Amino acid sequence: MAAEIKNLKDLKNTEYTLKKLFKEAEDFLPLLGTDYVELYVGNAKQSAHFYKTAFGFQSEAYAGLETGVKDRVSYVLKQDKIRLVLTTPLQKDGEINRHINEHGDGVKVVALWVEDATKAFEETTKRGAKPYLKPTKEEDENGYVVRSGIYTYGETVHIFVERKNYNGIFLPGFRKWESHYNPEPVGLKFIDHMVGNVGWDEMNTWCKFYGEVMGFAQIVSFVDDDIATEYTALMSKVMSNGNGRVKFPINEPAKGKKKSQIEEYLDFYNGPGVQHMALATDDIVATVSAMRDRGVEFLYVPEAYYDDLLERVGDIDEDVEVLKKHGILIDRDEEGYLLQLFTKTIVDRPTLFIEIIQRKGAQSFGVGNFKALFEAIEREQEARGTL
Ligand code: TYF
Ligand code: FE
Repeated sequence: MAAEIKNLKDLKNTEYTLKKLFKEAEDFLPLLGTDYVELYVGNAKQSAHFYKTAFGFQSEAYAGLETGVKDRVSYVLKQDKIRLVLTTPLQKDGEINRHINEHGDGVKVVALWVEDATKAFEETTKRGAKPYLKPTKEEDENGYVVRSGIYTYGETVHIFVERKNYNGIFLPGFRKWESHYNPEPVGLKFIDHMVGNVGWDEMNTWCKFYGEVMGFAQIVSFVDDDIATEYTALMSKVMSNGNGRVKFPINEPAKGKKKSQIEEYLDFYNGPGVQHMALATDDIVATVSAMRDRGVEFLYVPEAYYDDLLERVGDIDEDVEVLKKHGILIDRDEEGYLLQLFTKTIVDRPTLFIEIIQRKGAQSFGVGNFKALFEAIEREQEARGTL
């Protein structure tokens, strides 16, 4: 396993390769990637409009009254490999209403694409996963899919999707969503990582869950006391599956000088849940400027951040003035560098936000930006009176 990391420098100097970590382990849960992310929301029709307009998602599929579904409506949106599902109940009461009442709009499902959803269910439940959905075959004229699911932190679930015998649109029960409103994509390509916030002292429990129940390995640890209390008041470890396509950082709150941003999340979400989705682009300047033009609000970084940038990260391909104009953050590790930027929270409660990331070699998570990033988040907390 990766060595425990005591400070920023260790973290930056830590070399890891997934191959090394997984060399001897048999992968009992091979994952092909993230299949979809489903959010339970108060008004899917309007949310879908927002994700199309602001984030450049395309209309993909639809299920609702018109397709014979009586109790809910779901809009499926796509941009390159990223698939979002937005679901709203059509009746009072029920699980989805309760979920929205409890958490506000938020991520319910992080679905993982597998070859064999029955085996995925068996392998994980026999290692202690709590079942959410027994392997279920869904069929239409385009073939069939098998889905199964398990619980993870809070009320969040992982659904395993086996679609090798299906060539229809999204899933059986959905039909193509034809829309005359098709804003251009903004260049988002795939989900780089999905971050979970868990409760006090629960980080290790959930890392152990991903390790033992799902066969993931820890690739990064961010548990340094000074850093945790000085300006972040959180601890974080990153778990990855064997081929590195699925990466889940897990955060827990820490006691610090100020109230932890993770604690604020837990207060408003009423428990653990997904904190951010990191979406990859191969042209962050173009992506971020398109998103800004379409009304997305990003965290603000003071210009001073750029004063010693080149000393910190060395030579980069981009023009610093352009990065500064967009507030894009840069960090380097021994494998290369990365560029990233965070939206403000995208729902009414201060819970879920989006990260835009472009990797140029670096496989880390931007630890060199933590100070600037957390100060920016604290300014938002300050304005909300929750610091
Ligand atoms: O996913 C990550 O680790 C980075 C940094 O509350 C980060 O995006 C970590 C914790 C947090 C916000 C961002
Ligand atoms: Fe992130």
